This record gives sequence, structure tokens and C-alpha cells, in this order.
Amino acid sequence: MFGPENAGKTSLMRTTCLGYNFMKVLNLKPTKSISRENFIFRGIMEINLWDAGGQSHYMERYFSESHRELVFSEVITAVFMVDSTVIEDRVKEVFDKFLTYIFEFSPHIKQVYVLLNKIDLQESEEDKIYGLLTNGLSDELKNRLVFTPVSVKEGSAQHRLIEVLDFEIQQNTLSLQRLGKIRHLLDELKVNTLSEYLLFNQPDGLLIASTLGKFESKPLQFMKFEIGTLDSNVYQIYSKIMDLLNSDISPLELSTVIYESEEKYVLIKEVSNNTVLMAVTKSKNEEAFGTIMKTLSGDDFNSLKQYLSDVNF
Ligand SMILES: Nc1nc2c(ncn2[C@@H]2O[C@H](COP(=O)(O)OP(=O)(O)OP(=O)(O)O)[C@@H](O)[C@H]2O)c(=O)[nH]1
Ligand SMILES: [Mg+2]
Repeated sequence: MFGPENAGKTSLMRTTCLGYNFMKVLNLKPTKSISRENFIFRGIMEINLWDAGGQSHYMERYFSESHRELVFSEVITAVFMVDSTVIEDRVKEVFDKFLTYIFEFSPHIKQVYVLLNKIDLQESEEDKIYGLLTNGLSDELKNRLVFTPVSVKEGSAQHRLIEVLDFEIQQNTLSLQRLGKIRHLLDELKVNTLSEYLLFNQPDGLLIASTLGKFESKPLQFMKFEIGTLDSNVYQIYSKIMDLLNSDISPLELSTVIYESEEKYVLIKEVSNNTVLMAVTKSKNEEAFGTIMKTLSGDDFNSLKQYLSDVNF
């Protein structure tokens, strides 16, 4: 992710990939040089994201003869981001140099994604910044650029970045293999219980796969399982009971949450450190409950768990 200072690059990265909300990125400091983050997108694709701080002294360094090859080579996906309220010549200069070096040192790149950010602001002039950036470019070069007006504040920038990364998953054989395997494991769970299963990734909160095929939902937030106040009460009582029964007191874990509607049970269960499974039963009766509880502690569930911990790099 490249672009002038204050464009919103770090905000976008943290809100999309690390699960932060916008409030948490209001007061970010300028990124010093290049910050590198590793994470697993959608539970299947390992990403090594370079977020290049955009202050002008860093720019000079990235473009310098001694650094440019290191900075611009072996890039797989290139995202350029600007603040659409800043229509200045230096933005165009940075963009032109960026394009020159990215296509020189990463010639396999077919497209550069350009995000015109902060369109939520009244002063945003996305048409003007588009005009400035494309000014003087050849048609061939223009065809390789994909411009999208976005806002990190309103969520459209995150949506766009997810689209871009999903496109990369489609190009990546290893990710597709992983996805196929996970779908298969979910289908196995479904065979036994007739419930529908959805598997979510953390920290991005995105769906990895489901038995309902393609299923779009907003990224989940704050789905980390943590022991809260209710649990310490439960633990206290549980310890007492175990004392009375002369049994061992083992620590309690919050691993499954059960909701019910009039006709269904909805179960949420942590599968691995980074994944959460949601099951929705077909009906609501003793049998549905019994089979799903059995399944979630059975072999098929363990295969899923094993696979997910194996692919968690
Ligand atoms: N209004 C508005 N503010 C935004 C938006 N995106 C980011 N910001 C704000 O812009 C400021 C700069 O964001 P950063 O993410 O630090 O920008 P950056 O591109 O990483 O900057 P450098 O690290 O210096 O290159 C922060 O105060 C953000 O809260 C947006 O879509 N709308
Ligand atoms: Mg930054």
C-alpha cells in the first residue's frame, strides 16, 4: 500500500485486516518507513502487507537508486491511496514515480488499484484528483489502473480492499485448494446433522466458507471468545458443586454459545485460535440438539479443527 502521507493507508489496513473499528484509528501517527504486517486473510491466504509511510522524506528514500528495487520488486498486489481533498502537484509526482517503478520492478503486475479516499468529507474532490492523476498518461497505462472513490470512515474502502484480495484468492492455487478442503469438511458436518454451517475467520471477521455456498455478510466484529462476568459466577458455583461431589475442579472454558429461536438452535463454537463456527439447526427438537452436540465433539469436527490448526501456518 503506497501513497502520500495522511491518505488513510494504515487506517485501511488496520480496520480491514486487524479488525479495528474506525474510532480506534482516528489518531494514528504517521507510519515510519515501511511497516510490514503478516496475517491470514479469510482464513486461507497468507498476506505479507507492506504499508509504506508516505511522508516526503520516506518517499525520497523509496525512490532513491539504492532503495527502489527493494521497495518495488516482488509486489503481488499494488494499491495506491490518496486523500481526495489534497489536489497538489506533489501527489501527481509521487504517483508517476510509483507507476514507473512498480511496472519496472514488478512487471507481472497487471493492474494497479487506486483508491481515492475520504469521499465522506465535504472538501473531497474525487473528480479533480482523478483528472490530476490520469493527466498525461498513455491509454495503455490508463487501462492498467482501476480507480475507486472510497471512504475508510464509511467502510467502502474496506469493502473494496476485500474485493481486491478476494480476486487474489481466485488467482492463487494454494488458497483455492484450502478453500475446497474446508468446504468439504463443512459438508461432512452437514451430512450428519442437516444443519447449516458457517465458518468465520478472525481477526478480519470474514466468512471463510459455508454449506450455503456463496454467502455474503458484513465482517463480524468483536467475535473473540472471552470469559466475562457471568463466567466467573458460573465458575464459583461449579467449583462448589465439584467440591460437594468430591470431583476434580478443572478450569472452565467458554467454547460454545447456544442461542435459540422458536424453530432453531444457533450454536457458535470456537474451532481454532482464529476461527469460529456457526451452526443453524434445521429444526428445534431433542434430536436436532443431540446430533449437533454429538457432531461438535466428534471426528468430523476434530478433522476440521485439525486441518485449520495445520493451515494456520
Ligand atoms: N474523514 C476521513 N478521515 C480518514 C479516512 N481515512 C483515514 N482518515 C484519517 O486520516 C488520518 C491519516 O490516516 P492514516 O491511516 O494514518 O494515513 P496514512 O496514509 O497511513 O499516512 P502515513 O503513514 O503518513 O503515510 C487519520 O486521522 C485517519 O483517521 C476517511 O475515509 N475519512
Ligand atoms: Mg500510515
